[in-house]
Amino acid sequence: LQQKGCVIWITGLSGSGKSSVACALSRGLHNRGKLSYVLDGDNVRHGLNSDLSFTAEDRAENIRRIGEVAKLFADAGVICITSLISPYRRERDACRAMMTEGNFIEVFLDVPLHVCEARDPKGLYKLARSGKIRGFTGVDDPYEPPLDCEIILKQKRGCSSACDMAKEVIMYLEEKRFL
Ligand code: GGZ
Repeated sequence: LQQKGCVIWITGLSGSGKSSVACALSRGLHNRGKLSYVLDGDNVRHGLNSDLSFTAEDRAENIRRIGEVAKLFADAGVICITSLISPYRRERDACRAMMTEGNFIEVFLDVPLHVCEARDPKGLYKLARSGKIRGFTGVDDPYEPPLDCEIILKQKRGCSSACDMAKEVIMYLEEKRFL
C-alpha cells in the first residue's frame, strides 16, 4: 500500500455539516485511489460507544475511544476521517498527542450556532430549547472551538457545499504530501 495514513479530525456543532463533509471527503479520496474510513460520532455511538451518554465524562470517553481507533486506522495506512462534535479542547489535544507529529489534522467546521439551529435537521435544537433535551451542545452545554487548528472551514457567501469544503481539505493533504 503506497499510502501514508493520517487522522482528519472534523470538529463542530451539531448540524454544522460534519458528516456531509466527511462523506464528501471520503468520496473525493476514493476518486483519487486513496483508502479512507469515516468514524462518525453518531454512528459509533450505536456500536462501540453504545454505553456512553452525553455527560462531560462520557463525551470525553467518546472522544478518547474514537481517537484510539482513528490512530489504529492511521497506523494501518488509512486516511481516517472522524466526525464527532468533540466539544472539548483538552480531549482533542490528547488525541493529537497520541499521533505522530503532522499526522493529526484538526478541521474546525466553523458554522455559527444560529445557522446550525436554523437548519436543525433532526429537530434536536428545538427539543433542547424547549427543555426536552438537557445538556445539548451550544444550548446548555459547552463547545470549545480550536485555538490553533490546521484547517478552518467557513461558509462563504453563496454557501459553500460539503464538496467545496472537502476540496479545501484535499488541497491541504496535497500540500502536505499525503496525496
Ligand atoms: C449534542 C447530541 C446530544 C447532546 C444527542 N448534545 O447532529 P447529530 O445529533 O446527528 O449529532 C449529534 C450527536 C453527537 O454525538 P457526538 O458523538 O458527535 O458528540 S460528542 O463528540 O460530544 O461526544 C446529535 C446527537 O448526537 N445528540 N444528544 N446532548 N448532540
